[in-house]
Amino acid sequence: MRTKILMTLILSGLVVVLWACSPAADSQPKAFEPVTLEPQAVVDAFTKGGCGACHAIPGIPGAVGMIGPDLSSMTTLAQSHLADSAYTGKAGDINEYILESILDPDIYVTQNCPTGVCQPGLMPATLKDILSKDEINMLVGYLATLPGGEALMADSDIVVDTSVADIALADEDFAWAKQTFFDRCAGCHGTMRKGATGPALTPDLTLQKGTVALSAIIFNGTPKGMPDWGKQGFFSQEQTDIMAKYLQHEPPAPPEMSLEQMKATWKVFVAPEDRPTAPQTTRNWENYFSVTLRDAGQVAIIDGDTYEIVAKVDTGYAVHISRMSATGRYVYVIGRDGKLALVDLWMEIPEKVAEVQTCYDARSVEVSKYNGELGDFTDKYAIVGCYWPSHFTIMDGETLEPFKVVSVRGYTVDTNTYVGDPRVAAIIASEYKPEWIVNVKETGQVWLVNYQDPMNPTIKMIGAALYLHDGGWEATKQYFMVAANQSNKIAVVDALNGELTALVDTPAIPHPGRGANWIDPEFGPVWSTPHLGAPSLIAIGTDPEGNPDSAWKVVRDIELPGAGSLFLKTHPKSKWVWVDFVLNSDEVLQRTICVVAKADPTKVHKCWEAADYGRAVHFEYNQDGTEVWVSIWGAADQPGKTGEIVVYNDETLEEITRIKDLITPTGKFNVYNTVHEIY
Ligand code: DHE
Repeated sequence: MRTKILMTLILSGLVVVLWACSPAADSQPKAFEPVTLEPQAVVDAFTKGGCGACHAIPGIPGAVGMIGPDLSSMTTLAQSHLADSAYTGKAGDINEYILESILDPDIYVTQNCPTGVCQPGLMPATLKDILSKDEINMLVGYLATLPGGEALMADSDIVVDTSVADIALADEDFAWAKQTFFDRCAGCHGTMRKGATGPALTPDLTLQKGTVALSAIIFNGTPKGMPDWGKQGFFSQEQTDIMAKYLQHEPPAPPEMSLEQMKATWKVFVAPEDRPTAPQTTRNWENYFSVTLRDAGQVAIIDGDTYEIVAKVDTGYAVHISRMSATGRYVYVIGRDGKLALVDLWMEIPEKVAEVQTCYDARSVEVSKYNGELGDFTDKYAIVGCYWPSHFTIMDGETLEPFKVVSVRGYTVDTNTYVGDPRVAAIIASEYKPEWIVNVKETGQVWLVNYQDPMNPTIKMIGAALYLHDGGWEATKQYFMVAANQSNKIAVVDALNGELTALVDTPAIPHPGRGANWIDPEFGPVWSTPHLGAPSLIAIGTDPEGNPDSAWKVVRDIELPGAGSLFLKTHPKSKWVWVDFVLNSDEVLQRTICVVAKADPTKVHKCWEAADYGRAVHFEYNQDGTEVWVSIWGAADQPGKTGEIVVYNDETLEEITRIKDLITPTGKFNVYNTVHEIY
């Protein structure tokens, strides 16, 4: 039985102003009116407004949001804002201030968001369109009792009623949202929305947040890396609302893909026997860069000696990464649509020589690299890891003919719970054994897949931690360092002995790309990662023989100017570690890059804006380690600002040149450095 606790507000200095007479304005409060705070009605109003998705509000179930300011001490907060000389609103007291911040949130933008200064536009100004006058007064009245007022809720039997949500969608809107979610959102939140790099978005969670709060987050992004889809112009406000409603429905399951279906997509444009037997070009092809032109669905092959674009090759939708064959002559390019393209760099003008689609959603590709007493597997096989369907496919390395599909569905490493839609994240080829290290994200398992007999591969499953994502070798290439990103851990996998060596705790959401290997003046060899969720660049000791006290421990935690970092890079010859802030919500930081000096790894040495638009993303060195290339990820539909690559002198940090007018360049993969895993 619900205990009803009634509390009438008696607030000193309260001015009750008459509501405006026009019917349209009738429903909108012009001033605060005291209401009886009945716990269920308070919770209903907050639930309908979706306030708890962004704010921590004591007493309101599920209100633990970390996007907007913590409202636990609302009255103190309001008093300090009213006293701030930067405050330009009209409120005269706490109630008026709270009401004003709901009706017109951008009048005063507080400094106090959990991850720094709050961004203008983050708090939607639409609550007044969704909530009734009484409901808004309920919000104001309750917030004006904090801290302390949460006692009102203590003994109440409150029911969170999400059935009030109006989430009905027309068929075409549902279809649009379904496809758009798959294309743009599933990568972070999971095909079945169970979360990974981004949080879970299943209806039990999203219905509590509500359409308004979800829309605000989708439109404005978050400081922890959620892109600002509305602000970037990808979604209109209407589309944002459709997506917010879609997220409150059960996720529909996408189709499977058989080997037969894969074979139907397989094309060989130039047969292996018709390809060159030696490089046809006089260029230094080992210093080529394969550059992802994300929204063009292409890679640009750029000559690292001359900065000329040698070829642009059509690959797949939203191209993701390139990996090189063990000899370096072939580039394997994977698109998010699961299309794999094979480009031959020995041709005078590099061309696509084969393609195949092995999934609807993919992120990783790798090749066989082992050459030793068990055989020479260089350039023999390739493997594509899929986000959906949950499998990987092994294919011929020279023709891409797929021949073996292996499901990765299975049980989680922690509770042995079945996962029907786990995704294959990073894959890396061992040089010690004919093995691929395949990381299964949602089960937290690292699979050592032996490809000696690829039709009947033996697989060793190593339990690591949930949400395995990206990673790379430490300097000796014995240990694979992989981020279990939402578990805030780096798993260290010993590829030689086939075991998990360590799980290292890190700050929030490590995102190494492949990481960076360098020698710390105090702790010896280390491997580094930055983080999406914390302004931190850490170094983990990687030398159990020479520096056992530091091995597999975080020996440095270097403060960065912000979170939202995706990549870092260094080179054995370099004195710097370079780091980006691609997914920070601050527009200036998004295009800022920093360097940390290896000689003084206690702080950032220098930061600067790499461009006056777009986002600075991903670094790559040229073959001899003297230059660093940084992508400026612009907008495909903004001529002059579609994107470019900035080339820096690594010694002096001075700019050498800009390779202009590229369509949304992101990852860059130098042939020599990718083959030799130099990072
Ligand atoms: Fe990536 C690597 C997944 C978004 C650029 N990205 C990887 C890897 C995975 C992954 C699993 C490791 C592959 C490997 O080593 O085998 N990426 C994902 C996502 O799930 C995510 C978060 C969301 C999505 O929808 O795809 C995502 N990635 C991005 C981007 O938005 C980036 C910046 C630009 C883009 O392409 O859209 C991007 N990811 C990259 C790059 C690498 C990468 C450049 C390779 C880094 C390297 O140096 O090896």
